[in-house]
Amino acid sequence: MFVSFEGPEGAGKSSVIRCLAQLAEESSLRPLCTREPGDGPLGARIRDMLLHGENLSPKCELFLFLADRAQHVESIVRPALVAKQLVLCDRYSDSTLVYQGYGRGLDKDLLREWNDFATGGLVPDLTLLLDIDPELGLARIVGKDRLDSEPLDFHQAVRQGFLAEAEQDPSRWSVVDASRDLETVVDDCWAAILRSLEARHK
Ligand code: Z5A
Repeated sequence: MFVSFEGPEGAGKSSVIRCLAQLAEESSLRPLCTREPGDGPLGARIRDMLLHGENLSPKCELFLFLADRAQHVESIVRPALVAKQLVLCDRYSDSTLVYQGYGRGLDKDLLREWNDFATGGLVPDLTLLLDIDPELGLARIVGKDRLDSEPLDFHQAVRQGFLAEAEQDPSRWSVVDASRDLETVVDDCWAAILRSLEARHK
């Protein structure tokens, strides 16, 4: 099963994924934790350009995210799914739709098409939106990168974009209040994963 994690900055995705991986190991679900941008050797180079490059235009930024995704799906995500692993992916296509679409103002229909092209149509079975007020999320982050340093308005637009996307497709998305303590957030995410696994095996 393919689970993606989305949300504004500092929502706690990486922390939650680490805890879920442990729970999944204990349940013999063979988790694979991965992330965008930046898994794999090529991804690491793209990530460096994205987070620390200077004067990237919105279009250049977009194509770097898509290039990373195309390679990531082909070399990491699909092989793990074929091997029946539980893939826990920190950000995926919805981040492009929301950051580059709702945040940067690029055409959302085009972004959907290009995401589809980059992934060969691979859509997560479950997307967990760790929702948090960006002011609270940003306060959790130490050492801000190029995207973290965008103005608060940008991060508010991103949050609203995620909520709007989640509302449009409740069969794939599950929204979790990430402002609570880590243990509670992990419990909710784990329950959503188990529900989704159960539904798939019915
Ligand atoms: N981006 C894009 O624009 N388009 C795309 O297509 C894609 C991405 C794929 C990637 O940055 C940036 O690229 C990101 C979106 C954009 N931009 N921004 N801005 P990244 O990979 O470096 O970072 P991130 O994905 O944004 O993650 P993050 O916000 O840095 O963190 P997180 O994974 O959500 O949270 P964390 O590292 O687990 O926790 C952050 C801190 O909070 C840490 O000290 C934790 O101990 C603490 N924490 C975690 N949970 C809690 C709770 N529940 N309570 C209190 N404290 C907590």
